[in-house]
Amino acid sequence: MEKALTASHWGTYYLSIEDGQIKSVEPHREDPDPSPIGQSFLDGIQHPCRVKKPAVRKSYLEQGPGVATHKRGAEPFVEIEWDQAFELVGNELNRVRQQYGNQSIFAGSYGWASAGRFHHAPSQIHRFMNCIGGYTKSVNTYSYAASEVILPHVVGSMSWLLNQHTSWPVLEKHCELMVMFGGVALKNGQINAGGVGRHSAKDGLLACKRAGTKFVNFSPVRDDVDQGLEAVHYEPKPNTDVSIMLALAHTLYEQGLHDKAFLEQYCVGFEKFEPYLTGKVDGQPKDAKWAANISGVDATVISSLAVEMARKRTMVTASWSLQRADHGEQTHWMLVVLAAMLGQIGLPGGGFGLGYAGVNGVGHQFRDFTWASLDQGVNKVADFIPVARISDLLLKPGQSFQYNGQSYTYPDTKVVYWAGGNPFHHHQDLNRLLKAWQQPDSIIVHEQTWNALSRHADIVLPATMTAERNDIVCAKRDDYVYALKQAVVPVGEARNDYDIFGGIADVMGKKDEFTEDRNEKEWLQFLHARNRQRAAAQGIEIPEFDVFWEQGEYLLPEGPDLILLEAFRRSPEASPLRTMSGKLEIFSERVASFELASCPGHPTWLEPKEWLGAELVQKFPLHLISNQPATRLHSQFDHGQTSQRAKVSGREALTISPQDAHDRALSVGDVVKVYNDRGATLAGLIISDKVQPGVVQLPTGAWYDPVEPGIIGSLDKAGNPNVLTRDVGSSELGQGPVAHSTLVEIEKYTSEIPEVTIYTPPEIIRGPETIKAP
Ligand SMILES: Nc1nc2c(c(=O)[nH]1)N[C@H]1C(S)=C(S)[C@@H](COP(=O)(O)OP(=O)(O)OC[C@H]3O[C@@H](n4cnc5c(=O)[nH]c(N)nc54)[C@H](O)[C@@H]3O)O[C@H]1N2
Ligand SMILES: Nc1nc2c(c(=O)[nH]1)N[C@H]1C(S)=C(S)[C@@H](COP(=O)(O)OP(=O)(O)OC[C@H]3O[C@@H](n4cnc5c(=O)[nH]c(N)nc54)[C@H](O)[C@@H]3O)O[C@H]1N2
Ligand SMILES: [Mo]
Repeated sequence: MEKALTASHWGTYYLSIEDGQIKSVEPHREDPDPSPIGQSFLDGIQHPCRVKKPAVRKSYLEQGPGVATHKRGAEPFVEIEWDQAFELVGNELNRVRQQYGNQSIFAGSYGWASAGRFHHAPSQIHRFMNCIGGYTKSVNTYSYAASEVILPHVVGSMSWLLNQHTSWPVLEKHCELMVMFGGVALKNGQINAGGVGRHSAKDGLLACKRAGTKFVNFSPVRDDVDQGLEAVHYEPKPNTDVSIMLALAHTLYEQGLHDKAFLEQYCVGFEKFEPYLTGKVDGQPKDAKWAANISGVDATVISSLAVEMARKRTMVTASWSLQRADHGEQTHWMLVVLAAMLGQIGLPGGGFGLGYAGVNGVGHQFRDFTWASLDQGVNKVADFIPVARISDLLLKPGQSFQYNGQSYTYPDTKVVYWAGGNPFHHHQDLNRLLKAWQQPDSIIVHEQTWNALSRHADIVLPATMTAERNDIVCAKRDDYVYALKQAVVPVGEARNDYDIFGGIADVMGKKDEFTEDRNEKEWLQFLHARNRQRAAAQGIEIPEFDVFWEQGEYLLPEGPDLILLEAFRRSPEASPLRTMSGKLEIFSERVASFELASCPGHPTWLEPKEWLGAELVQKFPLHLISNQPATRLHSQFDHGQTSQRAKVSGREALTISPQDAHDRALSVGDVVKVYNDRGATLAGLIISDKVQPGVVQLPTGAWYDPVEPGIIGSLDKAGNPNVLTRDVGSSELGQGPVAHSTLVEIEKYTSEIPEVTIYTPPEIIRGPETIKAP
């Protein structure tokens, strides 16, 4: 049997191949903690749900753009030939750019796509769009949009901070106490954007434990922390972390345990925050009793923890999920302020952490290196949206929106083009998205599978998977580089995104610009040569392309110990922060000058619209945590065996506390309806005390599978939580997604249980001769 290397955002594997079929999957020999998600390659690559041929929604093919857009998701598709597809897409892009201008093409195309530097779909689509005059883009990520916008005002950009996070070996040596908000979930550490050579999070954490680090966790879900860490666990109401952090800060202040010298030398604005903390401005001290009332965590727990934190070398860390919530900007800002008051920022083992093990790279000891990627060119269109404002873009053309202190306008969108992301996975309030989705004239996607995105498109162009192409896999915050050679032939007539865009560019007279006359292999050689140059500039020698391609991999020399903000601590004059003042901003004059009620000038407890303290609990008494799935990456490989085996009663599993199950007379394995005013979905029930009463957990990523496709508000059969989540910005500052601020109710589903049908293709009319294109 032949063996081939393949790599993904969740790790590197060898595929055994016999007669062109994948027979087994083995993790890479150097990976100490491989992810089981890789087993989904066994059935997920050569799966019946793959898109095999270009396909067009029937009435779109018959009558053209803008026709019967309310039938998106409900109509059969007609297969066409590639040449016909290139003409169709090229003509439509030409029509729209000539009649309306390039800003009418939305190609933000947010999404994780697949690992691989060259075949990275978002790079491909953006390069292509820039060759034809530009597109409306999106800014920031679903991962941490709120923090991406607030933290540059406070301490520095999210990527700059993540690239210097204090690494596991340093924590092992120096950290005495790790206080976690939202845990350090190893299920998330399986992933690293762009690839993972060695999964180090588990070993890193366990080494800290062996060295004597004590772990304290605040989280609504107990298995956010590995059992081996024996963490002391507290269960705050979701979205109340800011109140707890404020109360920790208050205790430090009242007891004189805050580091005055640090606040003086390295920070600005404590004097403006202090009257809020003590209650001088509003009559309410933000003390432990106050926080206990909000969060449900005992006041004495909070006040004694504050004292312990001041006495020990303490790392306080908060997962990214905390800021994927109403007023999400406040969480990481307050975390930084709390760490500033402790005065250990920049010291080994102390300070703050943003999402340890949220991906493997956070905590991993790596060498800072910027890998070569495909040039995207220059976008001539200035219009953009904050990434999670996609429904607003389509529903509110010409209307204005606020973002980071400025006002902008949504352009009028005629074409939506996606390659490498899945809005029917990632966006909130899918019923609202469905309405928005009816607005544009054309929706064009490159997809690998017949998931909810491709089913709701007009033109679907089948894209290859990683194992079906040649590529170089390497990632930021990782040390390994792999040469991936095509392992299997593409399913059906699937093509690489590069070849698809090349075909369309040809029709539009832009082929030379897009391809620069390089084929796949020549691009890999080109990118590798750049990497060699960059490495040489750092004194690192990496092999010539042919040697690399033959060897299959190389490793960067080990990176140095990392200590977050060490240079700033050593000398705030020589290494100032890139904030307005050059220091840590506890109060930001800039943010205050925006005069936003949803984001004042210092971190503030602002009540979310939906949480367990809201009036809405009368109607919807459960807080829904739709966190990242353990068994897949978002919606990717939901059809694969690792994900499918974890389903309960044929759909995504929802976890509820024994008490809430009892109150609703629910049993393990029941199919339950999860609902609120925005939508409803069916899930299979797990009962466990890992979630506290009042909280339910339904991970993201089950493919949206409505009972009546195309109908807004239709019951989803498969357990996609985004039919329930709310679609508003975290604040007028960041406009981030707020998935984690959602209330629901649950009941046993007593009607006839519908079969999940999303993992088999939709109705496809084969042969172009059945339908004549106009
Ligand atoms: N309720 C809720 N929703 C959430 C979150 C949450 O916590 N709760 N988390 C949010 C977060 S943090 C994120 S990052 C987003 C993730 O959202 P996405 O990144 O959009 O999710 P994926 O499922 O990874 O989507 C990738 C898509 O690209 C396709 N694809 C993969 N490789 C290729 C390729 O080479 N070419 C082409 N053409 N297509 C390819 C896959 O088939 C898949 O449909 O979800 C967000 N949504
Ligand atoms: N296996 C797997 N790993 C992944 C991903 C995946 O899809 N699959 N996605 C990757 C991506 S794109 C990202 S952005 C990172 C995301 O990293 P995160 O956003 O940190 O991940 P989540 O799993 O959504 O949330 C982590 C935990 O936070 C807790 N939590 C939620 N709300 C609150 C709250 O209000 N307060 C407190 N204290 N805790 C809360 C939940 O219990 C949850 O399990 O994960 C990455 N890792
Ligand atoms: Mo993310």
